[in-house]
Parts: sequence; structure tokens; C-alpha cells
Amino acid sequence: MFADKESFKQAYLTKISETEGIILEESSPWDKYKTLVILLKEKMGSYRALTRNCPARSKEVYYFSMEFLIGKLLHYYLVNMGIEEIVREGLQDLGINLDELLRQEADPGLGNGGLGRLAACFLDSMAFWGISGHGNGIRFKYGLFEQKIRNGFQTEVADNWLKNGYPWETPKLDKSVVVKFKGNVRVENAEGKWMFYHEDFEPVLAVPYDVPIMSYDNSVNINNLRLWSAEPLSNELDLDSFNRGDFEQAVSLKSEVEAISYILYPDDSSRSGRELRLKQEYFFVAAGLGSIIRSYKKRNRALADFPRWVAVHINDTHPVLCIPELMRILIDEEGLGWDQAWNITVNSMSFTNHTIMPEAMEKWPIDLFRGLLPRIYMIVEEIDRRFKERTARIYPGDGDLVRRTQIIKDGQISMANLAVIGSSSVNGVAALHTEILKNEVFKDYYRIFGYKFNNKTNGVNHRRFLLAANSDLSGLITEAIGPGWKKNAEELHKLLSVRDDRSFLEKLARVKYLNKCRLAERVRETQGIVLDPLSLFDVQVKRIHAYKRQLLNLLKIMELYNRLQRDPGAVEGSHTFIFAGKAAPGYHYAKTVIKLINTLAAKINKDAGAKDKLKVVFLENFNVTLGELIYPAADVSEQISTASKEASGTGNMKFMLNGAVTIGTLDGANVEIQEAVGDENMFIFGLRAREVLDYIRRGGYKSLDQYYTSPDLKLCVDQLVNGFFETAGEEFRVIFDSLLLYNDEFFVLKDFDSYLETYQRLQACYADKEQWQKMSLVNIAEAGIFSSDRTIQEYAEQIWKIPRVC
Ligand code: 26V
Repeated sequence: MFADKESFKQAYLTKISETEGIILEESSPWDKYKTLVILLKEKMGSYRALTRNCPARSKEVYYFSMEFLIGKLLHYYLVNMGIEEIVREGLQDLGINLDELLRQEADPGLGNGGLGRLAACFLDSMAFWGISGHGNGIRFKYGLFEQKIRNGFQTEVADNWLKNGYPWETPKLDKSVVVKFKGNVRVENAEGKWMFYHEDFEPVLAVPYDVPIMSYDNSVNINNLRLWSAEPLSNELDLDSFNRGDFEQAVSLKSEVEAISYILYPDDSSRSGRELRLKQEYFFVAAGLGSIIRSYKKRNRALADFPRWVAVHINDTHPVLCIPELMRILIDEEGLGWDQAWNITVNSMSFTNHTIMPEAMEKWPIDLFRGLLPRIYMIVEEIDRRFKERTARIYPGDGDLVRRTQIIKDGQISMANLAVIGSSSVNGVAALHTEILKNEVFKDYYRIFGYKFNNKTNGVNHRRFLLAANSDLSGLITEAIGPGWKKNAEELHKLLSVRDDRSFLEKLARVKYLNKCRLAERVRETQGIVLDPLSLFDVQVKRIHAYKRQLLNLLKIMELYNRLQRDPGAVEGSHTFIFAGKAAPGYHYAKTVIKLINTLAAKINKDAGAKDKLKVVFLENFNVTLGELIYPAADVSEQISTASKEASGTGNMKFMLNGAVTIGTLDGANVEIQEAVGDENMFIFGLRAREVLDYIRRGGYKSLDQYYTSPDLKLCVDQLVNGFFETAGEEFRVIFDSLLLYNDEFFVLKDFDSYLETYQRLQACYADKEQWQKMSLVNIAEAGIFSSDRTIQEYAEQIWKIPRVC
């Protein structure tokens, strides 16, 4: 990349005058940042030509995802290229502080949470393994809202991340694709062959913006994240309307088109069932497949071989239209027959499900769907017709099975059903989740297509969340076991050899302390709250959702506070409870939970009696960048979802990797974390998934029983509405009612006792410093299997059928 500091400086100075046309002294921090990015991007572009001679590169993977939370790239890429020091020192010679440049970068909020971040981790691991794997998504002008806390409430501010431009992206105008909406389909029979002509449609131009994806020490395999932006076909105004004096019509057409890539839906589901959301889904699917087919055909390969050379991965149901869209291209544009097109399509497609929450399962009203995508609707109808016919033939007499599994019913199109029927692989994201898919959610399909179902436990990019985000810990690990873990996370196992090494354990504690100081410093700067880095940092950061049970954590804190009121000696040690996460703007309950966290924080933090014991903070605007600061600073990782509801969780893995000890339910990947670290190095409590599912099916849970049998719990619940929060009035009644009037859908009260008992046990362990450091070390040592490198290796071999990579 750069042989030494001097050659870097030379290249940088030349670039700054080229890009900005100015001299260094006149440039702003933004100019300096942008110059550095452009310099690196050009270098990467020149390496791109040198594709490695690796079997993995022979098949292309396209990862279709509505969301990619890639985080900031500059620092991470400097680490990956191994030039952070050269660049830091070179810039310093020029009077520039690298950290100031790093702060200029936007963190593109192109996702809601775990699903979007997982997609980004996967892009990294594909690049790492030398797989030719590319992301395909939307270049939203506005990402997920920026969260500001005002008077304890979440408020949303538009995330204008592109306001200064985004120097990592490169528009590729010549690779634009036209996407067609609405209109009619004219059907003709030409010499016995049905032909379909889509007419009177509304064309939209999809313009790709490419972002280079580069992993650690692998500059010869640079992949691409292609994000599509919607633009009017002609960038001119609608001149006819303009000339007629219809000014509004003239601009509205333009904005109607641009609306498609204007903003990411902030619900982590598509419950809203809005036309614009469906437009977004078809937009990036049609654009992505259009460009894949175009480049495939350039290579003169036979369409029949498409699945051998191309794998299309569908990340949750949002890109499921890939299935009918590929059928449309193969039949209408390439003239293939239905059966051949279907074979090619199914064999190219694979699908990952990320949730069992029924509200999050996408369904579209037929009228809306047919109006917007008339030809695609015809194809979905035909897929459904043939599937029903097949099911009826294979399972004669089981009419109900046919009804339960059809794609179109009750006036709606089920995207999950289409996904399972049209893909060759269906996977869940943790062992327990996949079992629930097979035995509950997709039970009927598992009977029909058992061979399609498989598990791929999630993983995280350990180089971003440990190597780059926690440099002190990385240094310490490398000192102890060498650098091999960076490329093979399973080598973290070697850390077990220093498990009884006192001096190593002390160093580990010191690193944690410094990371806690770093976080405390940031909290003081940004929110004016002082945290004690010597206290236990107990952290729950994730989307705010009823099923993730931030409320259970809050009730625990209230109970500890109540104990302290009764007996100042009742609480061992000093605790800092840290929360962060966004609520969907329309999710009233979740927003009330945020207000409750802040109200409790205000009450406890101003109580002199609680001062050295309890502190509560809510950190504003959780995103990838803030996560990178928080994970290294946590002692305890809260993973307390209602068992069966959290498909996997990935925050749990990021915390573990950074030496936090988990308190959690046996849900999602927590189950596998427990298998890896053993009961002695984790705190498990609460109902098991089976018990929850049985209650849901058979009934029998009465939250009032819990309420009346536990006076301590009753007090905490009553405090939501009895004036304990002086300023609250009826504000928290919705939470109170959810627990008692609506029978506590997420079993918060049921798990309360066992959570508290377990927390007390944890507290006692934390008091034994050496014991705790050992637990922390085992967690790091066993985190290797949760690297996304392992996950992608499994996807590549078992789903995409890519030979083991070099
Ligand atoms: C959305 C909604 C919206 C309505 C209320 C309930 C609910 C529950 C879940 C969702 C999330 C939909 C998809 C998603 O983001 N799933 C997450 O995917 C992660 C990566 O696989 C996984 O670690 C998380 O457990 C899973 O929630």
C-alpha cells in the first residue's frame, strides 16, 4: 500500500491539491479527511484488478439486503491494510491529527439493528475468505433517524448522512438500470407461445453507487457493496407539465421517484404494509438482478448454468421479489419456458429467516401488489397455483395443508411462504431458532421440503469489534498467543493457557478499566453525567422491544433501589446500569420504556443515599460507532429476551468477545454461548423456550399470581403508577397494564424472581476479582466460533456450494 511514511506523505500531498485544488494550509478537516479516503479508495481500485486466482472467486455471491450497517470505514480499513501507524505519523508530520479526520466520517445508518449489522459482518468475511461476494441494497438518502433524548423522551431527527457527500462511494452512471412500476400487461399468443408485454409503466432509473469492501490483510480481494439510488429517467423536469403551467405536477413526478430511496423505514418490520415500502423492495431487487444478468450475459455463459456461477442470497423477506423477478427475466426477456426458468431460479436462491415474531412476517394486500407490479403478480399467482397443485398431488386428502401453505390467501400475499417455496435453502440464525422454524413457524414446509432447512448460527466480525474497537485488549491477546487469532478466531482458545496466570489476569482487568474510563469520559463530554469506572458496568444495548425485556432489567434496578431504601447495607458493591437503543417512532410502548429508564435514572442519580451504589444512564443514539465504544467497556452483558423470541442476537457475541460475562435466558445464540463457556462462566435464568411455547399454546400463565405472591415484585410494579415517580402521573400506566391487565405477554413477572436471584449470584462472583477475570478470559477464549468468518465458511460450503476457500 505505502512502503513507508515518506511515500504516504508524498502521495497525500499530491492528492490534496488534485482533489481540492488547494494547498494543505487552506484545507478544512473535512477536505483532509476526504482526501485520505479518496487516496485509499484509488489504491483499492488499482488492487481490484488483481483478482486472486482462487476457486472461491469462480462463483459470485450476491447478498441482497434492505439494510447494511457498515459503520465507519476509514479507521477499520487502515487497520486492515496495516498502515494505521504510517498514516498517523505521516499526517502528524504534516500537522494533521488522524483522530480529528476519523471524527469527520459519517456512520451510515442504513439499517435498524442486528439484521443490517449482520449483513455488514458477512460482507467483511466474504472479502476475508476471497469469496467474490457483493452486497446489493438501497442508498437511502436518510438512514435510521438520529435519536435525541428530550425531557426523558426519545425524539427523532432526520439522519442527513450524505449532507457533505460520502467519499467512499463511486457513482456508476453507465451501470444504471430501468425499473418498471405499474402499467398493464398485454398477453399475446405467438405461434403457440405466450408472450407478455409490460406497457404504460412508470419507469424509474436505478443508479448504482459502489462502496469498496476490503477485509484484513487481503488487498487482492476487494468486493463491492452496490447501493441503488432512484432517479427520474430524465433528470429534466417533466417539461410537458411545466409548459402547460402545471408546475406542481412537473416537480412531483421527480420527487415521487426520488421518494423510493429517500428514507429507510424505521420499524424493524414492515407491518405498515405501505406502497412505498413495496416499491423499495422491488426497486433494489429489479435493479440488482438486472445488473447481475447483464454482467452474466457479457461472459457468454449459458443461462442454464446460472446457478453454477451465481448465488443470490435473500436476507429476510424484504428481497423475496428476487424469486418472481428472476422468473420474469428468464421467461419474458430470455424466452425460457416455465419449468426451466423455475429450476434455474430455485437453484440460485437461498433465504435466511431472522425472526419468529408474527408481526414481523411480511404480507402484502393483493390489490396493492397487483397495481404496483402487475407482471410480478401474475408470476406469483402462477407459482402459487403450481405449488398448490403439487401439494394436493403429493398429499392427497390433506386440503388443509394446501390451504396453510399457499402463498396467496385471505386477500394477501405471504412473502415468507414465497421465500420458502422459491429457494433451495432456508436457514435460521441460531440452533434454537432453526428448531423453532422447523417445528413451529414453518412446520408444514418442513414436512414438504425437509431437505431445504438448515441452521447457520450468526457470527460477528471479530476484527471490527475486537481488533479495531479494543486495541488494548487486542495487543494483550497478541502478546499472549501471537497474532494468529486475527485470521483464525478459533485461536483465541489458546488464551486458556494463561487462565491461571495472575499477572495476565491483572492486565486484563486493567484493560477493562481503561475502556470503562474511555466510555465514562465520552458520557461526561456528551451528557454531562459522571460514571465511576470502578463500579460494575451492567449493559443492555439493543433495539427497544417488549420481547427484549428492558423492562425486566428496570424492575431489577427498582428492586435493588427499594432494598437500599430499606437497608443501606443491602446492596453489595457499586453498579452502573447502562442502556442504549432506539425505539420505532410509532411504537408507543417502547418509547414509554425509554421514558421510564430516564425517569428512573433521574430519581436514582439524584438520591444521595444511592450515590455510591447505583447509577443509571441512557446513552443517546445507539449506532455501530457507539457500540464500538460500549462493548469493550462492559463487565456484564444483559441478554434477557423472553426465551424463543430472540432469533439469535449478535450483541451477545460482541460483548463476549470483549470479555463481558453474560446474564441471560436460554434464547437464540445464548444457548450456544452457554455450550461454549459452560454454566460456570455465564448466568442463565428463567423460563426455557419450550415452557414459553407451551404457555402460549395451552395457556395457564397468570401474571396476577406472580404479582400477588411476591410482595417485593408487587411493590416495584405498583411504583409504576403509585406516585413513586413524582413527575410521572399516568405516564407508565401502559406498562403497568401490559403486565397485569394484558397478562404480561413476555413473561417479565414470571422470570423476575429467578433473574434477581441470578443477579445476586453474579454480584457475589464479581466481588471475587480474580475469579471474575477468569470468567471474563474464558468468554474471550471461547468467542472464536462466533466470528462471522466461521458463519460465512458454512454458508459458502453448505448453501452457496463454493469449494473450501484458500
Ligand atoms: C421486528 C419486529 C417488529 C414488530 C415487533 C416485533 C419484532 C420482532 C423482531 C423484528 C426484527 C425483524 C428482523 C430482525 O432484525 N431480526 C434480527 O436479526 C438478527 C440477525 O440475524 C438476530 O440476531 C436477531 O435476534 C433478530 O431479532
